[in-house]
Amino acid sequence: MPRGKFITLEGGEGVGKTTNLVFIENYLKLHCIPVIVTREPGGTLLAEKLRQLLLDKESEAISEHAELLLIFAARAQHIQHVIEPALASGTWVLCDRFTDATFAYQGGGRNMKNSTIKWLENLVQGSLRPDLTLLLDAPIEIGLERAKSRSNLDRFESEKIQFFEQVRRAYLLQAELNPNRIKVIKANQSLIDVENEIINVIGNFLR
Ligand code: Z5A
Repeated sequence: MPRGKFITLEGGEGVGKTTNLVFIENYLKLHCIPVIVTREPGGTLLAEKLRQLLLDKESEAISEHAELLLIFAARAQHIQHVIEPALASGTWVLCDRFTDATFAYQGGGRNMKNSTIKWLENLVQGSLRPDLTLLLDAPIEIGLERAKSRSNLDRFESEKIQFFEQVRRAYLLQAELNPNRIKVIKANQSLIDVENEIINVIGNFLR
């Protein structure tokens, strides 16, 4: 049984990750590829509890190091209990955010050192890296407007505009540094145009 592929979806708030995850899942299933869909932070019982703590706007101020370590603690659980077993059994894993989000939010948004994040990445993930990452990119006003219209803002969504600008820049830098793995999709188009771009990228990947 060949190992499954690990595909991640990234981007700022409200750019359409969750919406397009369902689209990609259906597209892969149409091609008879066994796939599970999961998310970060989250994906296991404990990791989902950590997610709640991370997103809770009412909690005490969370220190930057505590935030970073909680994210990697959730990731360690997720990898051990969900991602690795699936990939090893030949199932593809489609994940809503992964470590590129840490470089974007904690690195770009919170100005934490990339070397610290890389150290934790190596510790927690070993050699595990996504095979393909789709970065949905849109001007931040568009994503925030979409996110706002959908639900109450969480702890991250309540940050200032500058934070989101830094997150977007860090994501685009990650894409520049990893052009073979990270494909940028213009998310400020109609959903059908976004889906067509995604089909192009996934189609190339399948070939
Ligand atoms: N975080 C972190 O800091 N560090 C890390 O390492 C990780 C995460 C892994 C939770 O993530 C938070 O965790 C996140 C960063 C932090 N910050 N926040 N907030 P999340 O993935 O749950 O949060 P999110 O980015 O806010 O996800 P979201 O709100 O679910 O947005 P989305 O999935 O990108 O968008 P959507 O729900 O698919 O779409 C939003 C709305 O827009 C919806 O009504 C759609 O119907 C609509 N939509 C989507 N596409 C279109 C197009 N093309 N046109 C028009 N309307 C559209």
